[in-house]
Amino acid sequence: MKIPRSHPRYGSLVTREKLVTAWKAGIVVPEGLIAHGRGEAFDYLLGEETSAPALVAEKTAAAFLVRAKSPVISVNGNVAALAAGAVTRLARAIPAKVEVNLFHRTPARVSRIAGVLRKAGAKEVLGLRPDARIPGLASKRALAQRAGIYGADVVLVPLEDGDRTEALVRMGKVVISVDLNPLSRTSRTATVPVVDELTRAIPNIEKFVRELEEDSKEAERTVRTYDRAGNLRASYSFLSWRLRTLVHGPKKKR
Ligand code: PTJ
Repeated sequence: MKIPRSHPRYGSLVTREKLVTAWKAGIVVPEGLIAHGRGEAFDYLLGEETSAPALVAEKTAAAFLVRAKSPVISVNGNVAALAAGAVTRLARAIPAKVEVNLFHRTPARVSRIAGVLRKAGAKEVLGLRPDARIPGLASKRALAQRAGIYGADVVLVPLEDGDRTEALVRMGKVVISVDLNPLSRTSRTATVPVVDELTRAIPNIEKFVRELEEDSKEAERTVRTYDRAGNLRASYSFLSWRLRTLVHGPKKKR
């Protein structure tokens, strides 16, 4: 479908169209379209821009990633459809491995998504030949590679379901989530929950990675002073402030 540039929701419609095209190509599952709708509803409430607490979480995510021994970025269908290029650039900047990990896993989908990542510039893509299982997970999301997610110390999991986040945290890993829903089990369980839209969050994290690579003291300070519970509370406060402003209008300056 050709979307007119003049449409007030042009960006949103283009994103939707990208997901539908990726669904037709067997990259995104129908459930991924539902997940996107849920994310977009939260983004409306959040004002469709990165909040101050999200920016703090993104800097913290970058600090954990640059200090990691074996960082891995997990990619699913929606992430491949919306942010393959951004994920590949982030992986190169850290540097981190990239692994395809799917909830609705079929070997054909894994290899199609790996193809999308390779086309976007990823040299090595893991996930095609899993050789380990994440303990305590019944779903196919448990299938992982020892050289990737299974053996990683820090894992970035954009658009996740809560089960695997919990299981990875139980394994002692630092889990960074990107999820617009601050109430989701993922956001409530991740070590660093980033409550922001994927295509804003990933480039922001990359920008901080580039800054913190040059400043190891600041990276160390960022990790040390991060207040996970306080940051999540700030996300809830931001949401509540947004709703109050929508009800009463912005406060007038005296
Ligand atoms: O490709 P697969 O087979 O691994 O399946 C992927 C989906 C997304 C279907 C699977 O991981 C899933 O079911 O996820 P959930 O449980 O629906 O959770 C997805 C979360 O991502 C929801 O909390 C949404 O609010 C959030 N979300 C959706 N789109 C975005 C988003 N968060 C950030 N940016 C988005 N663009």
